[in-house]
Amino acid sequence: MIRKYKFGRPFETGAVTAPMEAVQGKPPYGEIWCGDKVPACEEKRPAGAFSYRYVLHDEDIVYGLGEANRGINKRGYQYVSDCTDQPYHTEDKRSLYGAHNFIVISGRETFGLFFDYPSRMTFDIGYEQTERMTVSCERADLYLYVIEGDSAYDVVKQFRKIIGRSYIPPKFAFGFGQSRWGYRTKEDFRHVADGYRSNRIPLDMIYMDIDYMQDYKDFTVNEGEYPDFAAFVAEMKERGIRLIPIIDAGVKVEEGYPVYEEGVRGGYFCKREDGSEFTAVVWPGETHFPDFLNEKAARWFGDLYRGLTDQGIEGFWNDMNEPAIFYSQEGVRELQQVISSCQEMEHGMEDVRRIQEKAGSLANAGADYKRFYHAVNGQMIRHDQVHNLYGYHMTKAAAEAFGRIAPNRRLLLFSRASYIGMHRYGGIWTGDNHSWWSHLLLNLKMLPSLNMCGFLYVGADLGGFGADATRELLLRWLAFGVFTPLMRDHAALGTRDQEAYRFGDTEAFRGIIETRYRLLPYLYSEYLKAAYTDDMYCRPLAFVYPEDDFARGVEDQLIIGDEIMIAPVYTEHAKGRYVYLPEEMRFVKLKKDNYYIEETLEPGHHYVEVAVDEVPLFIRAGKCIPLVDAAQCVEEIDRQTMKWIGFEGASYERYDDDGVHADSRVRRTVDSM
Ligand code: MIG
Repeated sequence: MIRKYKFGRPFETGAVTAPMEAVQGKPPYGEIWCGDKVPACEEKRPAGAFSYRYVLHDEDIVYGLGEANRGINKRGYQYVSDCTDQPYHTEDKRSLYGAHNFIVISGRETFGLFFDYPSRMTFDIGYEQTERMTVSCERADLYLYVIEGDSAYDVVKQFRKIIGRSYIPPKFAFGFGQSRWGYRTKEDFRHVADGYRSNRIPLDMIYMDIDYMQDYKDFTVNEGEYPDFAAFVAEMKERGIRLIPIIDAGVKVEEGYPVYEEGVRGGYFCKREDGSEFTAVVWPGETHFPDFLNEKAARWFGDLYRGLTDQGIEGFWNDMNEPAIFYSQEGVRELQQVISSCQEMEHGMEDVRRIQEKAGSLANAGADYKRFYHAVNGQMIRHDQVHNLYGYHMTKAAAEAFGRIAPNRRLLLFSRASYIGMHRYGGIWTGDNHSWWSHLLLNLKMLPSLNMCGFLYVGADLGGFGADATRELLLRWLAFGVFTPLMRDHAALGTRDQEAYRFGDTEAFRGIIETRYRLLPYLYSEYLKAAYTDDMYCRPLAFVYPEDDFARGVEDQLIIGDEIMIAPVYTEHAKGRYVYLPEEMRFVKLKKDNYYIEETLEPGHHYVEVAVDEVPLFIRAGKCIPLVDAAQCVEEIDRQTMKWIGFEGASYERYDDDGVHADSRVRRTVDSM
């Protein structure tokens, strides 16, 4: 049962696709305060802020918030939905790149809340006061959806039904991909391809970061290096490897650059109040921001992807679309004013601090987001009021264009910034994490929350983006990454080389990445099921064993699909780990050369040993999964080699399709052990 409430004049975000009428009256749970503390003010337009309050009970767990920091249970902290280019995901951070305002309260009362509001919103979930949850924002212009259900899982499934089907990428995107900020030349890419192929480590994609472009100009390639880009794309494809270029949100200001000139001519860039194009500095230098919320501008920008698809490109990653801003001229001018007002240094350290503070807040400044506007249906809307929709609409623009450019073909597409609704158009990678053990665990905890909000094709930079990875960290992280739909190793400029063949003996890496391909028929099948039935691809244990009190608190194990549980090793030097089994399971360890060992374990707590070259998984009681022989890329997987592991007599319904066409019919086959 879902009810929709309307407050003030909400912006239509397109997050919810199901047609629904707003109802009158007060939501059944919690209390609402609008403006000058008048509860239940559905009808009149309130002057001020909005807040929703709910008293949490001891046993309540709060799920959701998608790409947010900290645990699967969001209780005990404060989170702010405000898409931010935040490259330090330390525990204290409240905002990351996504804004996913869906939560589920599960305990004495069980219900879900979706706050469809495109600007900054704060979720205090028992942080200021342990027993109080407050969701608040500056303007009382929003839709609130209240979802009642039998369980948290049931609430999630109902929510997923109203936000529309999740994006399904082409099948090759379930292979393994290598990325690094710094690959520039053809030789750089060939070297990576050689590194993988010569060590027989499977690989399907190499990602092109900003250095493939000419001066960081979108939809260009470095002309000196790639005189015949299409031929280079074809050369890689011959080897079973797709090149996946990055596209940044900002467009370089440069006379003679067609994208810039067309954009100005068409009026497609975001403007200041006085009608001039807003300029800020990002990678290309002075940059304009396409107005993705404007239909004509979105269509124009989306169609530009054709320049690359015409040369054989089949996938993209959209970056810097919060949008990230290094600084604006206005910001610099203000900094100069601060500096000159401190010229005499009358206040000593206080002046130094003022200068430091202003200089330190030049990037991604709230003030800059108030300096430009979107033209939506003839209305000028200040960016900060719809800030959280920018990356979503960039990705939507691309996906809709793909429908025109390559009708009925699935292209790979994922984004850094997002809002619920974007899950229909593309996936997400979770941005600039670090080569820290804690980020392996954070990666695991984010996944089910993202699934709750519709994002199924998701993954983190395996091995960590910032800082130097160690061999052991990368191996353990890859062993977990085997189960994430987007499986990509990516690293920042200036960090240690992090490709799987860079750490001496490559056999362990080969074994782990091979496992991804051996499990691919299962993982792909479970992904298709989740997408087509608006379900979760991976769930917290609490969703599968709601009656099991211990399982309700487990935050370092997940259920993948319906058949398996995973419990990755995420601590350094560990020989294995403790794991909780809510039921009898078959413990399986997969190793290189299509080898595996299995053992049945009773329900309860166990210590399991897992070597760094093994991928552990647990098959649930009475279930089985398909396993194929390893291959060098997805296209080479031989389904004739399929066998079954798990429990005697179990059967499995496998989904598959051609992996290429949008309207490809799903084939279902049932096999038993
Ligand atoms: O300011 O394109 O999150 O994956 O390698 C950094 C360079 C810009 C941020 C992305 C990261 C990418 C990097 N980008």
